[in-house]
Amino acid sequence: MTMGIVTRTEGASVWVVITDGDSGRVEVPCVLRGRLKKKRLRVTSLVVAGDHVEVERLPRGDAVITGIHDRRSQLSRPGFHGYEHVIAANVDQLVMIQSAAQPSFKRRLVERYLVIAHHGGMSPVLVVNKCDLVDGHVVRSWVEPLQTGGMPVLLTSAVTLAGLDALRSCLRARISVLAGQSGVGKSSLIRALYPDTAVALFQDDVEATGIAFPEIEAVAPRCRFRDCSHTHEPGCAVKEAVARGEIDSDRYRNYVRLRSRT
Ligand SMILES: Nc1nc2c(ncn2[C@@H]2O[C@H](COP(=O)(O)OP(=O)(O)OP(=O)(O)O)[C@@H](O)[C@H]2O)c(=O)[nH]1
Ligand SMILES: [Mg+2]
Ligand SMILES: [Zn+2]
Repeated sequence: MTMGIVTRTEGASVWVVITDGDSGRVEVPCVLRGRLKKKRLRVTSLVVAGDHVEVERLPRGDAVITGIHDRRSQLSRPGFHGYEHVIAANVDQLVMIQSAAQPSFKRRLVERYLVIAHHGGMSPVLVVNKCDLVDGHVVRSWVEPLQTGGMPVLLTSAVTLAGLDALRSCLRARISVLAGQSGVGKSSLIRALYPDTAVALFQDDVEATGIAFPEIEAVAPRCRFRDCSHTHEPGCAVKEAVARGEIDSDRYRNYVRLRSRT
């Protein structure tokens, strides 16, 4: 039996990094042992990136997951029928990335992230990127009320590289999930921080609107068009759910407004 950490899942395969006596760290494809499938009933994703698992290696190179350890924290959002959709496990900190402009800073999104971090047992960190675009006094006036709870706030620019040393030390030796709306500069920050490293990015799954509006994201896959904006397209499952009163119309309006600003 070997201990490993799940790095990603692809359909029925689960990729696990294990430390192999001869070859150091290797990533092996695994399948779940059948009886484990009954263990976590109210989740849609039994194992996710970050899970600590026990594996038995098979002679042909792949492996079977024989045990899943309890999680010390998890990033999740509610899914269908009371199920919890888990995105990542054993995360130390949820690093919420916003930008000072383009897209504009949204305090209400920070508040939603705080709820998610608290719910999942993660420490919140706020990064305000693109600080080269807005006067420092202005940015500080936005974030000061948020710092009273003790949340670390870092002001950065992937263009001038301001604040990147502080961000690098905040990320060092901790498992972090970077979350933020499209265009705030997540990829640019990662490239500026770790220019020599190929970083596996799964943070785009954690779109801010998806976390903040789980009931809307849960319905969106049923829209006729994959890139549906939920405003004017035919066959839009979101608009139908709003019309039936299943999605609150104020929440729907906020959702559309937030998405249109990005
Ligand atoms: N002025 C300025 N522009 C930036 C900064 N960081 C990123 N940008 C620009 O903002 C745009 C979006 O940056 P990305 O890094 O692609 O944003 P992202 O968060 O990865 O976006 P998605 O991949 O769509 O989720 C790009 O044109 C970047 O060049 C910054 O600190 N200052
Ligand atoms: Mg990106
Ligand atoms: Zn739609």
